[in-house]
Amino acid sequence: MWLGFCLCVAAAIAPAEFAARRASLEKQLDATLVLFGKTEAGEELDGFHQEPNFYYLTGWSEPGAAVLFTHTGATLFLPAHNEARERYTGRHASAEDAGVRERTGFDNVLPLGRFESELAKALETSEKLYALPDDTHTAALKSLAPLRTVQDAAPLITDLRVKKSPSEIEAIQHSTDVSLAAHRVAWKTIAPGLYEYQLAAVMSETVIDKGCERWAYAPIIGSGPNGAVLHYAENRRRMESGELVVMDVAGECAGYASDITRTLPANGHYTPRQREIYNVVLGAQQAAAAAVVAGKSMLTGHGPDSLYQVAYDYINTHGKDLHGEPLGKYFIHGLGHRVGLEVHDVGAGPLDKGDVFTLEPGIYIPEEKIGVRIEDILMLDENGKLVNLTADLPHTAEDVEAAMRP
Ligand SMILES: [Mn+2]
Repeated sequence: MWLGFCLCVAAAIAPAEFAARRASLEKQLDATLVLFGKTEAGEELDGFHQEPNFYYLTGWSEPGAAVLFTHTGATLFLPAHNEARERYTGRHASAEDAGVRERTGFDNVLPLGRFESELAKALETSEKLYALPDDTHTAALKSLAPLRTVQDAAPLITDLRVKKSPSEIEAIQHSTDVSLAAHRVAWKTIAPGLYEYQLAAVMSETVIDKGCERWAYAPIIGSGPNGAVLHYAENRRRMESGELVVMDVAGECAGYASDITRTLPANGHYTPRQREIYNVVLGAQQAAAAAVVAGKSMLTGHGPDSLYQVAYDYINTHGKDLHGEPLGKYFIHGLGHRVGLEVHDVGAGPLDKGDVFTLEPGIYIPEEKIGVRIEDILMLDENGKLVNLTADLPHTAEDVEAAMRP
């Protein structure tokens, strides 16, 4: 089931799986639900990226579409052809195209011009209307259904999105394998005197060369003092010998994100103090991983079920700062989050079977110009067993040093 080192292009999610997701939603839906895909505004400059909830349920990645769920099933609405626009952004499908049902995987495909009348028809027999709270379309929906309260569709879709299917896990594993390969290249490249962006450049080459569409998030390569800045993404600084480099970098392939961080010594050798802090962070990550209980553990909050608490307690009872104070106050962010179509994916409840998530403790001591973060992606399999999707990238300080050697 695991792709392992195979960096072949990720298999896209099959149309039947998108149809099954819609069926799952319909089963629990006693109402009308509408979703709007992204429009093509900005597409020419930034590339088009579909709204994730819309993509999750439709698999449709062309602009300007809408989907309507009623008690009789789902209908996809596509904009009409616009020859002038298509000269710029290419040919898009429209409802009158031959073979559009096969191409979209929807039995019902209608022109977008029919959306209003179909919605009105659905609302004749449906009390509730669900949609995503989205500024652009909420106003339009209110005028189409003035007597209805539009309820938030997000929780219904989140319930489905949080549990990853085998093919989604395969997709995340693929993005992860490509990102691991990018890290390995950077580890061999890193050297005092290089600029942070030069590491981003070599990593980018691997990610794009393996067929991935884009970064899962802006790459963070923070050397020295920048390592203590959590979302540092300028990547403009020259790395010096004796400094640490926090590398929080991953790609997105076939729509699914990865998210990986390691912290390396620029010259290939941790100082004793850097190693000490590194080992505290690694110990905290291992303690949190060992404490995971399916159906129970929380990534956030405090208390006996909180993995954050486990990591915090570990950090706060191991090592000291320059003033003899415990290190807990230097762990200044959350322990982790779900990963999926979005790098910070939906889902906030206890971790359960099928969940894919990060564990990423960190210690940031600006006074010592030390920032260490270690981030892995894990999943809970069908038996509630923890599987590390990032197991192949070295974790211990010694293994990192060994992997950096030419
Ligand atoms: Mn993360």
